[in-house]
Amino acid sequence: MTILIKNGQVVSPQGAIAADVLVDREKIVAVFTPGDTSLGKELASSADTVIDAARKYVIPGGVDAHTHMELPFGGTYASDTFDTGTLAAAWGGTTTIIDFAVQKTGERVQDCLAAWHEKANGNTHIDYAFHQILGGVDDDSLKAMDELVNEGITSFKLFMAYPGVYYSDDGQILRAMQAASNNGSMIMMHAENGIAIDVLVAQALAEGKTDPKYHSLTRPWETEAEATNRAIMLSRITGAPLYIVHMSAKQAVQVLQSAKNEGLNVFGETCPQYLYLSLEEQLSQPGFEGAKWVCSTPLRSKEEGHQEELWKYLRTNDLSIVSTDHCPFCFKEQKELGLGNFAAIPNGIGSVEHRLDLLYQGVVNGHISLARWVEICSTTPARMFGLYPQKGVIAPGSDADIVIYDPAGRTEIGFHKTHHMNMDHSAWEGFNIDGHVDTVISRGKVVVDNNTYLGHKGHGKFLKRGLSQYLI
Ligand code: DUC
Ligand code: ZN
Ligand code: ZN
Repeated sequence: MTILIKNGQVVSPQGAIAADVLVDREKIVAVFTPGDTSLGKELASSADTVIDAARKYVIPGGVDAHTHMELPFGGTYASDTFDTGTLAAAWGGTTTIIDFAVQKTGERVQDCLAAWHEKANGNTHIDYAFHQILGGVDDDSLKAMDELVNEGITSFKLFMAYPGVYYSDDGQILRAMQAASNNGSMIMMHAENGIAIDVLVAQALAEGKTDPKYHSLTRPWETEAEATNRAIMLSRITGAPLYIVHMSAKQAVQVLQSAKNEGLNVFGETCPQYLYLSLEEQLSQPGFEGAKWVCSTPLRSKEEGHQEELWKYLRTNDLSIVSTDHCPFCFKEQKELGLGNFAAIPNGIGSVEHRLDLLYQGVVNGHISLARWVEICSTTPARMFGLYPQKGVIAPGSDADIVIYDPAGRTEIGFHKTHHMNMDHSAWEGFNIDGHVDTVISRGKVVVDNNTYLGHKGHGKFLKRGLSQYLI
């Protein structure tokens, strides 16, 4: 099976060039300029399928480095399975996810990873890899880290929040970082001061402040900036590379920026919700409506200007990646667990389907360039987590994960519109994008074309990752 994609603009972090792309079975085999007519004509006449991408962008499939399919949280589970979540991802032009296998205190890391393989194996529509959450750092889990690195799990997430559930104290973090420093893996950090937050939450509830907006008001930016600083200091002591997930407070990114400027191996990620949604406009909606937007780190105040600063930090590469932290919960029966108590609302927003579109709107609005869009949505996540050049680039030898994106198209996001995630609402209802995912190819198979789904469950394969390609 060969596919020739003709007449498009192939986009990479270096910019856009007019080029044709030839796919043979699962791989890209040639990228050539249209001026190369003899080769082009010969290939066009022999290709099984020819796709005309005139006036469209041809980009590497999206790599979402932060998803939580079926995450156990707050007495329930994230509502997308590997089947429904990866189907939605494919619709939106994401062809690789990196999900988080979960270990809780007292559980054996290897058993937890095996359980995650069991959930995903044979059930995904696109390729997938895993990070490992360590919810209990002890001698056994530290040893397991070395074992997992050899199995292609080369990054470990720790939590400075959620005491009693996922939380690690500073001593545990230090020990895990020492192990990472020795085996070359990456520490990913949920940087919020959970001990302080829990006091603020208890005080708010005691004062009768139970609405969803108090989720953000009890997690002030200082709790994120302080934890970010502490994580960086621990990484400095140990020499472990550090990747801070879901950054939302501009002050926290400022702390990260200083550390980067000193040459430390520290990186930051933000998510679409922090670029577009806010405490005032979403989380403070009347009644219990704001529960739809309860996630951690929380949505921040628009008035404080976090959104503009995050876009700026994306341009300057102080923030390297936009992932979704896709963690969907239905409103009925799941978000509703927190009726009358914001602290019991399961934390998370579903966005895996919309990341490419939402970030493309950033190109249209002048926040980022076309090249940067591809870099933060695909190329950098692939390099950061040891998947490059198999993923994240359109080049001979790479997997044929390709999206044909129409800048003249239009995408209306909403529960009854482009939504395929397993949720009973959309956190993005009414967002309209000046662009459209026309065609999605996953390892040489056309899975989405012209608003029709052509993929199937079981097509996706597990990706054994190498070490981060950003480390020196
Ligand atoms: N944040 C969320 O919003 N959901 C799951 C876990 C997390 O850290
Ligand atoms: Zn987190
Ligand atoms: Zn997360």
